[in-house]
Amino acid sequence: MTVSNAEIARMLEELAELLEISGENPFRVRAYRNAARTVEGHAKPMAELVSEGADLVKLPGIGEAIARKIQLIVREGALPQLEEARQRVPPVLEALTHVRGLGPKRVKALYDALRVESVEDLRRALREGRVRDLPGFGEQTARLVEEGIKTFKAAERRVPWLEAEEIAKPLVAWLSAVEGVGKLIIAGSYRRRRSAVGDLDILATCRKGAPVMSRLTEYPQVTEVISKGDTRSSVILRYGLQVDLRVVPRASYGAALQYFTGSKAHNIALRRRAALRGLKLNEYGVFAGDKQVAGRTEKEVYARVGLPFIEPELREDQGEIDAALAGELPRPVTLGDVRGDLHCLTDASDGHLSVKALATAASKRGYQYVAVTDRFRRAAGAGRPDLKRLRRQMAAIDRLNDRLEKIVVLKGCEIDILVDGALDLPDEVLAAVDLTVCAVRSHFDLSRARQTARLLRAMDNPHFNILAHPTGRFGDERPPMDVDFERIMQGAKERGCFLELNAQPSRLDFSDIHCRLAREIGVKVAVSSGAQHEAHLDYMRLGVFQARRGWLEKGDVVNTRSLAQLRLLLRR
Ligand code: DGT
Ligand code: CA
Ligand code: CA
Repeated sequence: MTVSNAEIARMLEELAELLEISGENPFRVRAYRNAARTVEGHAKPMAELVSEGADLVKLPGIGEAIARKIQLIVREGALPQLEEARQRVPPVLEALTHVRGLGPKRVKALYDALRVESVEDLRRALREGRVRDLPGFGEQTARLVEEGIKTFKAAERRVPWLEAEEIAKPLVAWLSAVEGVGKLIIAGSYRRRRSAVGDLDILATCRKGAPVMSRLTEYPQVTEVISKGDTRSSVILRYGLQVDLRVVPRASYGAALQYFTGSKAHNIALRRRAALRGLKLNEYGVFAGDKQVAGRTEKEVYARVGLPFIEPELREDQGEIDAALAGELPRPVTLGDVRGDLHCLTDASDGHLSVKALATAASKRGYQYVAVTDRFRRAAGAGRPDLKRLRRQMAAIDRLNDRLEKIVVLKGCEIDILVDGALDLPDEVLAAVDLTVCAVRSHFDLSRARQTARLLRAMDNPHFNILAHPTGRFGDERPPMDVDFERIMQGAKERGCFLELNAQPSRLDFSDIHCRLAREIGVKVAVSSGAQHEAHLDYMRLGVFQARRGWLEKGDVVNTRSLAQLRLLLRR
């Protein structure tokens, strides 16, 4: 996928902002801003200019240094200097520049003079009247900022699911200490297992709400109480994450859980279903006239509107209600179905585990097999990847397998797909391994047609097994490539190849939508952790969440197969 001018402009603008906050020379800051404006307003995509080898310096406001940066962004989709600046400047400062009345200059002044590093610091400084006395502020600006901060949303950023879990677990434990608390559960997008959540919606049952609410506002990590009542409260935690807590009566628990799990679109569709049957559905229950006819459990709520239970991950109004009516709901794959991990690195490359330690760790997770898929880099920039080390590793794995009882280590390797679609290892090596995990690692910016042809050609190699992180997206740093996934999936199916759902939080690039498409086309998916440490093996859970959101069943996921079946499939 090519980077648009708007994206390049945004990156340059952000860089200018961060440089300004960190006190960089104002002329340089202005230079980036001007360049951003030029890029944004230019009729022709920078990506095109760069690929034509045009001289960017001819554009107004663009000098040598910035021209090089634009080329870098176009080629790599990222700008190292921006990454660096992001690391250096506390994220909250960047966020504060968007508060009404503040800009980078004022945020810098607040930071330098008053050590303002958080929203709380700023509030305190405002309260104590220290802001208006700063040079360049004054009474009026201080008042503007005070207003601005009221509507400033701390949680603009969505929080990755795993981080949300780390934040939520101790909070749930804290709340559960209240006497009389029955059920306690996190609903919302967290329960639907979205890869990132906007806030946490916690639901509790308790005869009296007040003690639960007080317990919440007393939680040491709470930095702000937005609202507090007997049945509902909202707070903001230190990490900027908002928590909404509701206490509901036991008789409404199922209806409330259903309602607050959402999604909103699913709820609306469900309410329509209820209306068709002359019923009213809300967070208190299902009602026929004034009489509550269901609401204690979620299952009961669904049953009353004529539907089987729908797994939370499916509740996105993406056809699940029709599927439920037709008796065609998928039974989403579970973590327990997974029999092995097909993408793991050891200390022979970027990982930190020995092969043996990896085998032990995988065995502990109940797996029957685990694939070692190190990527052997080219020695000092020249020649083929280091084949000697790969061969040595293969021999070591053979010896280890002779001794292992509970688990089999599969001999694999990660291989670069070169720009012309060739695989970066000789065929006789590819033939010697149990499986190959092939990935694009350069030339992410080919046209859709060329990128698609490149991947199809790579899969033509009979030793090609798994297309790793197929979109190429990496966090916010690298956007997905422009590829015709329908053709890739069709091609993979015809050739007996698989697509990987890489479960690393910074990847998870193979989305629920990709999963749906894969299922429709009938190509199998490998859910893999890409583990480099033992703990990374547990990313498998995140991969399974995403697979479930994409309606994948056990049969759609290749690493739910027994070792014998897997071996057959890998032979294409
Ligand atoms: P998030 O927080 O942005 O990751 O996404 P959600 O889905 O957790 O959304 P949130 O926290 O705003 O609300 C939690 C649930 O409450 C949502 O999934 C469905 C329900 N809900 C919220 N507002 C409405 C509404 O206006 N109508 C209906 N039917 N349900 C709503
Ligand atoms: Ca939420
Ligand atoms: Ca919420």
